[in-house]
Amino acid sequence: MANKKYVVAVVGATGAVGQQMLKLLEARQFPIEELRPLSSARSAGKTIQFQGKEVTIQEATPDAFTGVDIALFSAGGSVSKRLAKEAVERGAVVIDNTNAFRMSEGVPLVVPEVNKEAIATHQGIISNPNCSTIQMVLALKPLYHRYGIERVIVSTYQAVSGAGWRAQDELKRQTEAVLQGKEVPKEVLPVGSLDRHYQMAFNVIPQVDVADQDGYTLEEMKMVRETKKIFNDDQLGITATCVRVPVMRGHSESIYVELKEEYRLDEVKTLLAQQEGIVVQDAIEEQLYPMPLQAADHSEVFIGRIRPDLHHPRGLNLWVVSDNLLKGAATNSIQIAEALIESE
Ligand code: NAP
Ligand code: 3JN
Repeated sequence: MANKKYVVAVVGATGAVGQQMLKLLEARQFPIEELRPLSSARSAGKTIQFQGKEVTIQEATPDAFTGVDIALFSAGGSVSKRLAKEAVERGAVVIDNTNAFRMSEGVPLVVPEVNKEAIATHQGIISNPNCSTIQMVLALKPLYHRYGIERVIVSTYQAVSGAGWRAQDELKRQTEAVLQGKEVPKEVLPVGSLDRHYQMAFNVIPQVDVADQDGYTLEEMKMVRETKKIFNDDQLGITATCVRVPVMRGHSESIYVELKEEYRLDEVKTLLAQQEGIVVQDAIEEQLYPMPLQAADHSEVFIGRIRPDLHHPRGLNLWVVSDNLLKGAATNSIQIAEALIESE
């Protein structure tokens, strides 16, 4: 609606993702009448700067959603399960960045460049996919629509910021401790809620999130289930290996795609380059390819190392990098909110 302004709550405003949401709401000039930053009782009462003013963080309780139009949730699945419906009952549309409702019927799972039309089907809650899913489905979208996709084999190289600000802090402290020959603190990674923790600095850990079915982790199964839901295609074959690497920000993915039809490589590159939200950086002779350090702080998905499978005429390899806190989380949520208000 033209000129309308909105009361926007950010649940998890002090977190790694919530902080990016606040920055983006400001930078993208989201039409805000009132910003309501919410957190647990731990941070309630602290202040943040927003649009040049000091705003006090409130505790996220059911009544904190009174009068809220749009609630951006990013404080973990249990908080969303406890409070999202309370927010909806008080008239808000919830855009949820957690796993709580992603696979629920009646909850659209949206990457705006891929399936914006799903937003219109919402019944109060719209889910933001997992970060590893978002950058992959955006890379697959033009290929899926032009050739069809038989199957996908993906391996991820995930930054520690995906596991929250404590994991980022831990990587810094571990790196310093190793370099200074001190005892290495191990409290957060690979999974904060589990008892066993490993050193992340100077290491690679083949576990993101808890164990799930058939020897896969939950992160791997999120990629499988969410991709099928976003493309509305249960037949899409996909297998994932998710790995944590000592990178602060930016997830990388090596994606092998087997298309349903044979393709021309130049056409694939053109399709990817024309896709909104994608930047192609692909010239191995010039050492041009995406890397997380360069992708950090940008909202696009960067694609390079585009090359054929030399033994399969429908096989294709891609290297896909994006800032997990931006397109993987905050940017995608705010794009959903923008699409939502555009459609009013
Ligand atoms: P984080 O840095 O650890 O921050 C957690 C945030 O949640 C803080 O603001 C914290 O507030 C708040 N919080 C914790 N318990 C709460 C409670 N009981 N009530 C209200 N607020 C509470 O974590 P993060 O990296 O920002 O991630 C937060 C969540 O976002 C994750 O758990 C996940 O569900 C989701 N996420 C999604 C993606 C994605 O793939 N799309 C990526 C990363 C994260 P205090 O300051 O009060 O502790
Ligand atoms: O580890 C990553 O790189 C992404 C993490 C996402 C995440 C972390 C904690 C809880 C999620 C998520 O968005 O799937 C959740 C969750 O909501 O279950």
